[in-house]
Amino acid sequence: MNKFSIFGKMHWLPVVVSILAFFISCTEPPHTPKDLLKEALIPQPVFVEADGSSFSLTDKTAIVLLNGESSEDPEGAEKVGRYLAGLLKPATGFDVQVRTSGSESDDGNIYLQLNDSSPSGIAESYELSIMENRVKLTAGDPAGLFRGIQTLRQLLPPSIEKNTPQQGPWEIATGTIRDSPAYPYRGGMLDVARHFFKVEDVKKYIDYLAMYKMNALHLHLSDDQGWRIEIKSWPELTTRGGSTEVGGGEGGFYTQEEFKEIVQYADDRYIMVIPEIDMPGHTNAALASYAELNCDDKLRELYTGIEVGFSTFCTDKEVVYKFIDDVFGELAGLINGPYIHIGGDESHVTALEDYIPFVNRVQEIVKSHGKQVIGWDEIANATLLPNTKVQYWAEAENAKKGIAQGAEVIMSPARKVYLDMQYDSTTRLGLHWAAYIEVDSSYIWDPATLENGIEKQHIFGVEAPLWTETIDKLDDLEYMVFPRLPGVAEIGWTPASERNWADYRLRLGAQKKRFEALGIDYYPSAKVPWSDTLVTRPVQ
Ligand code: TNX
Repeated sequence: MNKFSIFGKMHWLPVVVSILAFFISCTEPPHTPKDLLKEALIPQPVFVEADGSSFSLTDKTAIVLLNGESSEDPEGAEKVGRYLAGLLKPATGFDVQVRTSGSESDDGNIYLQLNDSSPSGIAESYELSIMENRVKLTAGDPAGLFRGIQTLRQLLPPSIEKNTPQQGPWEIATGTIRDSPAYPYRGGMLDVARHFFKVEDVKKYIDYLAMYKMNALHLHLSDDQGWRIEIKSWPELTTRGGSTEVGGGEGGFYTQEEFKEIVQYADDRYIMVIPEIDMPGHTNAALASYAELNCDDKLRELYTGIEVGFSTFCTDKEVVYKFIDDVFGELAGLINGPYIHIGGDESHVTALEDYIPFVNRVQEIVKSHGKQVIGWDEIANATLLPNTKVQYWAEAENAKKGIAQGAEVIMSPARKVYLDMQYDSTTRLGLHWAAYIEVDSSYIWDPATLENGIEKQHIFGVEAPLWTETIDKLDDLEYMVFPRLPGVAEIGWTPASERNWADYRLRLGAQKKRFEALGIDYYPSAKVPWSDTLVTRPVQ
């Protein structure tokens, strides 16, 4: 017998293949979720009911828009459907069809339905029913459909986040989720003044906000170190004021076209952009661009350090108000949302008797352009217009002065949600003037009980600011934002009664694979049980 005949006939091949397959399947068991209650979602939905089976997304699955009862924004559902198809495409490789139909059936499709009223009556709420042979997502507004899609996304295996085709199966545990936000406003702030961030980076940030159901991007567009938005009537603001940044780098600015692109990208994700032009302090970049904004008519030097509180507009010069009117007039034309942020913080070299009439007059200017004012908590020392909102960051007493005037408060307590604060003394980035903020500390607080006298009914929502004195690239931004941002998003969305750190840390730990699939440079805090396998949480 030919001693090679056994190899020649290849009898061994199927055996080796099945042994290999066995080992591969042992190391990477397919994610076959059966219990919706054990899925690690962030923010935790308000209501979850499991029914013990699973739905499978396949190359046959279509996204079907049901003719709902919605009269307004009929294109909304289609836009969200296309977004979902786009989200699913890279990792599954499926060309998911988006089409319209009058009825639904058990055909393995995902149905989207927009009704005139949402199940809860609250904006952005949704109901997601996952059945063995179909998924149905219903909402009262397109934003609700969009938020529901983020839930669906998190129920799929983390590999759904990769941008190249991955191995399925794409299964989701069956059951029902009914969900709505605790607060109408949930935002992230990005300081593009201290260090400039390109349009592409801002879009990434918007995607991160969207993933956790946040609905506002506050852009800090001007400060001592830079002016970042083109104002056609005052061109030196960007040619000179935008030409540098902290540390002396080249800075940059958004043309109005680029800014509109950012606004549109955010709008497609049901996120409003709130532009901030900080004043009367934090204005050195403007004071270095136009001499007439200074009381002494002398142009200031560009500034690339990180001190605060040394600059001020000349509050009793008429040209200053003409300038502000021009700036806010142009800005108002670039945004879709109702708010313009006027800053107002740390005006240490503006006398209070100048500061108050200044803020009063600037509110009127914003109003004249059809927008409402948001300002840092110091503005509550002025007389607030009826719709003005106060952003609490440092002084609870200021926020309470705002509440006494009937203003709603945005909660951004520096010691809890300033994402530029170091996690601990060894963090290579960030500051620590407010606190070292570990992941547990940024999660364990409740906006409605943090300060006596600031209660749920006074609060518009929460916002996590990222100041960028020490942050100049996307990887570093991600390191400070992840994993604290998802926690702030949950504080804004999930009722306090449904939140606890013991459960949250498990759900956060289960995001590891998702962060990795997205290429996010997160801080691997020792407070969190990061888990490679999708360890699902114990259900209480
Ligand atoms: C305080 S928060 C500031 C910012 C700084 C930040 C650094 C606020 C309204 N003002 O100008 O960038 O601290 O953490």
